Amino acid sequence: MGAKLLTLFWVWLTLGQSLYVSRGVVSASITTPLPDLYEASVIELQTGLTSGQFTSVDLIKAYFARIEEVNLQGPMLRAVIETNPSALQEAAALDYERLTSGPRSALHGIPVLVKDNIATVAFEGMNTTAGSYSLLNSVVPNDAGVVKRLRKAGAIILGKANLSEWAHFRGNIASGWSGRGGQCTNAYYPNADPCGSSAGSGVSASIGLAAVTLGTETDGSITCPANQNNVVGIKTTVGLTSRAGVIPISEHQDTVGPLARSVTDAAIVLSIIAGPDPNDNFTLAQPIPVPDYTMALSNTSLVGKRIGVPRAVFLNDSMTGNDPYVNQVFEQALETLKTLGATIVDPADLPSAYEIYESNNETVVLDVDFKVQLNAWFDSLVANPSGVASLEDLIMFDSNNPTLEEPTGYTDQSILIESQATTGFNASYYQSLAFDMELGATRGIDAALKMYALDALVLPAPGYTTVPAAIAGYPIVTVPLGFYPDNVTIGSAGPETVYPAPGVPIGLSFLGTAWSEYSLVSFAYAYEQKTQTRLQRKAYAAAIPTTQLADVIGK
Ligand SMILES: *[C@@H]1O[C@H](CO)[C@@H](O)[C@H](O)[C@H]1NC(C)=O
Ligand SMILES: *[C@@H]1O[C@H](CO)[C@@H](O)[C@H](O)[C@H]1NC(C)=O
Ligand SMILES: *[C@@H]1O[C@H](CO)[C@@H](O)[C@H](O)[C@H]1NC(C)=O
Ligand SMILES: *[C@@H]1O[C@H](CO)[C@@H](O)[C@H](O)[C@H]1NC(C)=O
Ligand SMILES: *[C@@H]1O[C@H](CO)[C@@H](O)[C@H](O)[C@H]1NC(C)=O
Ligand SMILES: *[C@@H]1O[C@H](CO)[C@@H](O)[C@H](O)[C@H]1NC(C)=O
Ligand SMILES: *[C@@H]1O[C@H](CO)[C@@H](O)[C@H](O)[C@H]1NC(C)=O
Ligand SMILES: CC(=O)N[C@H]1CO[C@H](CO)[C@@H](O)[C@@H]1O
Repeated sequence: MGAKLLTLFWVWLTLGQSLYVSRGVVSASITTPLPDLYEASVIELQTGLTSGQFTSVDLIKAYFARIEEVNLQGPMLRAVIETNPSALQEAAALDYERLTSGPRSALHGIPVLVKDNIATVAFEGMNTTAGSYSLLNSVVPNDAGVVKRLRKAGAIILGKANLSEWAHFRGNIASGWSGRGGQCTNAYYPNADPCGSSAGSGVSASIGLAAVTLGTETDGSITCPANQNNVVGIKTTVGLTSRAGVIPISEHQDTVGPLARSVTDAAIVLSIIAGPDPNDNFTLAQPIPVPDYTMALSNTSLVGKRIGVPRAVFLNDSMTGNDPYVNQVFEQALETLKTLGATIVDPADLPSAYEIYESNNETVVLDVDFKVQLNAWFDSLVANPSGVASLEDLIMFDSNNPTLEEPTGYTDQSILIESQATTGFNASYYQSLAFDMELGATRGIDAALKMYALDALVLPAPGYTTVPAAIAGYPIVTVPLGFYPDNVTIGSAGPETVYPAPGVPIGLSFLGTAWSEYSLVSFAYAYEQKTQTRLQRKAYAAAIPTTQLADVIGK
């Protein structure tokens, strides 16, 4: 989609023009073929909806059929845990509203899949369980703050995405596995690790099981699945997007953000879900107004910018555990950034790099926060038929229901047990919290940005990259970087999953200070547009759903 149409589209939306005018704007596209749902962008879908080429009802039917094809049949990707039984009805209402009063936003009538730790009201027909049977049929008091914003913008919640159970805060368990959802796998190589914890969101975005998806990240859970599934992920500054109604790990690190097939789609979603929410007071600290992140989409954004490479620890394979191929493709990305006009400052080490690597402060904080906040989550429920009302109950529930929650290879509960052993907020906790900010921000990301006068940092997404941003609460934008070569040595990632593996994607991460999403999005866009990496390799044949809009229109 060209810049001109993008601009036109936004001018039209901003002015809130009538249907008559909107038809005029897109009339040229009526002869365009139906978008291929494997790759379709939000703008292409919105254009087709506006021109009457297809409806949101058609879109829901097509995405449901695509999910059916690959989720529990064929390659059995187990990316989706539930579909929304009210989605068709909601789509029909939004189609009618479009006709009578026009679209509410760029996401009007667009199907969005959300991770299963993000609450949706029970009467709509879906569970909110973080993948755990302990929350099956539980009744949440309300939609999550981000879901309220999506609905207000006219988006349709298509379903819930599988995830690493409890957002991977349970024990030493393979990424992408949950009791309810089973083992989610990557669409780029049979049984490859999807990475997590937003595994189902990443996999679903990668092959067009939804238009766009939401994930959450505490440390790596958006950027790693973005990285490993050839999609774009935005891990936001803590406090940019509301965590109200999100099954928690820690208020100091949890974030909600988009996983999408392009920086443009991710920017559209972020512009809608960001913003203050009285139910999450961390969001009251963000700068107002929320930027329109689509205004950051420029091909010249890297011209004259200084981008730092924090090599110590983060590019040392023996510390990150990365396959050497990761650094090889990363070095090529640095050359690309130079051709885009950036000055690469290399190295630009974090003064705290080795201390971050040694530090256990993050675990101290998360263990204490999780117990307090998860217990508060159970307290907040209107009902929970399993009877589980606390972390202590949860550990017993898992042990008492081994076929559901502790099948062979997925038995570990060590993190739950470690968290249960904590005794609340004491001096050690506050000291670790302060060290996290110091190591991640003051003597970490902010120190490097300041010492070398940088606009951002850049690193390969896999490895240790997520940690400084996680403990500082700072943002990361991840874009496709490359794919493991066909002769890569296949490794094991869990009882049912492999990694690395031939053709499995690798991502590039841009990191910055608090609230720097706008510039990180702009840098990621210029890189994405120059390289077009996502389009260089597709999922394996059986993992590509065949249903398209043409199969459902008028049926
Ligand atoms: C950026 O460049 C690509 C072609 O490489 C083009 O398709 C796109 O429209 C450009 N974006 C903007 C915002 O000008
Ligand atoms: C939750 O899942 C169960 C089992 O799949 C289903 O019966 C129920 O309708 C779902 N929805 C809610 C809101 O509990
Ligand atoms: C949010 O509110 C709690 C009390 O309800 C307070 O302890 C905390 O400091 C507040 N946090 C922020 C970031 O304002
Ligand atoms: C990489 O890490 C290893 C293990 O900590 C260390 O021995 C080696 O010196 C490091 N390499 C560099 C270039 O810093
Ligand atoms: C926290 O970080 C500080 C500074 O690096 C370090 O001295 C301390 O040992 C760390 N604490 C834990 C629990 O790892
Ligand atoms: C704080 O509590 C933890 C357990 O949660 C304990 O290991 C630690 O020793 C306590 N620290 C202090 C200073 O009491
Ligand atoms: C894979 O092939 C490339 C050339 O295509 C070669 O440079 C590389 O060493 C090979 N790697 C392995 C692990 O065999
Ligand atoms: C637990 C689970 O995975 N359930 C759902 C998975 O997705 C399919 C759609 O393919 C649903 O029908 C299942 O109920």
